[in-house]
Amino acid sequence: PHVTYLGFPRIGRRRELKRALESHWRGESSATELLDTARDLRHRHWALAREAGADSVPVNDFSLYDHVLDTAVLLDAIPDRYRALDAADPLAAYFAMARGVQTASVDLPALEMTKWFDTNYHYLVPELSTGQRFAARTDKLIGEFREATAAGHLGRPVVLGPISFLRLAKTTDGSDALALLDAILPAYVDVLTALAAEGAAWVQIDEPCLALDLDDTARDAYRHAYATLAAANGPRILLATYFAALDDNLPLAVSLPVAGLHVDLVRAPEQLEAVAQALPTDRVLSAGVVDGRNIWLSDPGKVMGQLRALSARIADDRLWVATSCSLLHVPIDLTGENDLRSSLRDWLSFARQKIAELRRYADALAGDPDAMNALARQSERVATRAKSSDVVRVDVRARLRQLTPQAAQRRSGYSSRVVSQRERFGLPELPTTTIGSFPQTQELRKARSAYRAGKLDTATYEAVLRDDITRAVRFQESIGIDVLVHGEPERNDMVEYFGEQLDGYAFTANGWVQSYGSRCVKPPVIYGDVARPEPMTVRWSAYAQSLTQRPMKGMLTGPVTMLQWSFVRDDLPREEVCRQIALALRDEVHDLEAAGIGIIQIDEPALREGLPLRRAEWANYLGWAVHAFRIAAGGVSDATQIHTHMCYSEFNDIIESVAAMDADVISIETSRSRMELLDAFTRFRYPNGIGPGVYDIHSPRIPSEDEMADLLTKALAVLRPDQLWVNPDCGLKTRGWPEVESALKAMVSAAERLRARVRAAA
Ligand code: THG
Ligand code: ZN
Repeated sequence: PHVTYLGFPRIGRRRELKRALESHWRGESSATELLDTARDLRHRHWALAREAGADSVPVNDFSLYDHVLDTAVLLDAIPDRYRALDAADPLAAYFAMARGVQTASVDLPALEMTKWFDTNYHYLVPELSTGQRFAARTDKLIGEFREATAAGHLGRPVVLGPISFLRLAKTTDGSDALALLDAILPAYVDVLTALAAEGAAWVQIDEPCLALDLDDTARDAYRHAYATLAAANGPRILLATYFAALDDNLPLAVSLPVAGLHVDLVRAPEQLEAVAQALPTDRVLSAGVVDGRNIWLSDPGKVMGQLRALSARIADDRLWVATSCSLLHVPIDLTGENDLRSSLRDWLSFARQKIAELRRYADALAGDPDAMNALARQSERVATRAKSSDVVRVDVRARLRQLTPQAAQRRSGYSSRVVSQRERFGLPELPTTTIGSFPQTQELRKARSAYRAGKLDTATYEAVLRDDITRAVRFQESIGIDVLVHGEPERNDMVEYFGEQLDGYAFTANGWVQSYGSRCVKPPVIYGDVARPEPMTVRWSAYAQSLTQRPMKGMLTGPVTMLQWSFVRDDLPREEVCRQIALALRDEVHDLEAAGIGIIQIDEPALREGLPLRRAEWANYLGWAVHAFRIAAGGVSDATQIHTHMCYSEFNDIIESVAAMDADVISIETSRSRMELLDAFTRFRYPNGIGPGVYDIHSPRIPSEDEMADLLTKALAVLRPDQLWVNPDCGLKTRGWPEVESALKAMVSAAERLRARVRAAA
């Protein structure tokens, strides 16, 4: 069988692309220098994939910022506000769409950014409207195809397909994006024609939306689109689906007139038989058997079983062995991860190792004895993981088994808790607070990296942290914030900070994964049962509380977010891992409470993104996710106030589950789509305390007091005055102190103004 993969990480093993981009954006390097680095990375990655054993390589999977933005440019779907810049300087216009530009003479806001399916990758949302024109702009696509061909690779150009592109886009006039299908198809036909003229044998058209819930209109759109594309006489089409099972869309998928179909057999192994049976005999099946979303070495027993079942029905020249999806979501290379315990290293596989795995599978299927021996050794490595004693902790398992339903239950309902809490804290109406983090100054970052490198001793580092906390406390007191935070100067990433202190978590040295543009995260690896050896935040929270009479919030990252933003073990159901984390956090909550911290915030920014792609699976997910949160929060007394925080505004669908978390107070990102969230409250009476963010921290703009007072007035139209809190819509660590000072002062004044109005009305 043919060995291939659907896409490769772009950022580079040493984050070379990040460095090149940021240097170019700072004006320190030219476009040519940036493009040279980009080309070197492409060549390096193709060569690496070929050496690892790939027969063909995807092309145009590379992007300077984001592949959805690239598709918009490929189709010339550029919003009007960037047109003039695009005519003068296409690269500058590309980055303007990605990041916005703000100078004395131009003010171009960026495109909106949102999560790519259920991953931690963010894409840029194309903006379309009725009457939108499209045209093929193939220079990047063809340029990269020529590069690959000239370097001696069998290149397979990749483009995001028309239905998925339209579904991921938004319209600025509220029209239905799918109505643009007939307008967009001629541009796709031109793309295919151009590729055929270049001699491309195959094109990979990604249609992840083909694995989502589709109505009849969307199904008709698929039939119409692919009939048109098939008639274009372009390269053979590999229709790629991933992240979910085709399920009820399988008959549709196999009916489309394409040459090949890619299916995700890691996320959805259960579809193997059905796909093999339904696939017409003239089609290629690209079997996604090695996980593109996680970092575990695959189990040869499982994968060979799948491949043997497929090869019993499908001729070898029509069977491709591939990764489940693009490798964008995993780090590049395990080589160099020398600090990992050797046993753990033996269980892992990054992008490069995954392609080598595919090669072994294909060769073993063809009867190659060396490959079969290598797989036998791989099986042994996988088996040691299942038997390892630090993967299974008897105490953790026992505690989970003994968990009672009461553990997820506060002692009393919200209406009595709120009485105890009012008595204890004596807060005014419309209390003010912030989400947790304050700006991380250059001085602080320097101190942390020096401390981590062993160049700064603990005492000096901690003195820097104490100073920072003291300054944050004095500032909040001086402007009259009601519930304070310590500002989190001791934390790098909100997941990494906790993972580093928990058993069962491990960290890589260079395991970077692109989050958006030049920004990366280094997801921790959850390899074993999770337990908390000792308190994680109590010391800093107690110190901060000791500086003030006002309540100081304790700040924790919630179990669902700790799960969602990590590489999670695949030998235990995710919900069980989540419950283990929840128990560790429950102990932390307990210790904070015992240390006199009366208000504890358990953040769950990733709750929404964990939602399964198919609606039928939502209830199950929301059930265990909410339950895990309730385990973490459930052990405290009525007078202890539990807060939570969520980002990414799209809560209308899940507002009942958000309420079921039963936090005493939730702060929620709304300032970008305020109207939408408040709509949900006319339909559903949210019972507990809630702070819809009044200040968009993602923008350097400082909101005025009037603006925030106006937003609060709107909120009061659908919320009770006794449930409304006043806060920004997210943490402030990416902002600078001067803007934060002005914005928070204005926020407190806005709250005071509304408070006076509420009192007058009472
Ligand atoms: N942590 C994790 N995942 C996240 C976020 C987070 N996913 C969603 C959202 N927040 C993504 N936002 C960001 C914002 C900034 C950065 C990464 C993701 C960032 N990263 C640094 C960089 O690329 O330079 C590296 C961070 C580091 O040095 O540790 O700035 O907050 N897990
Ligand atoms: Zn947030």
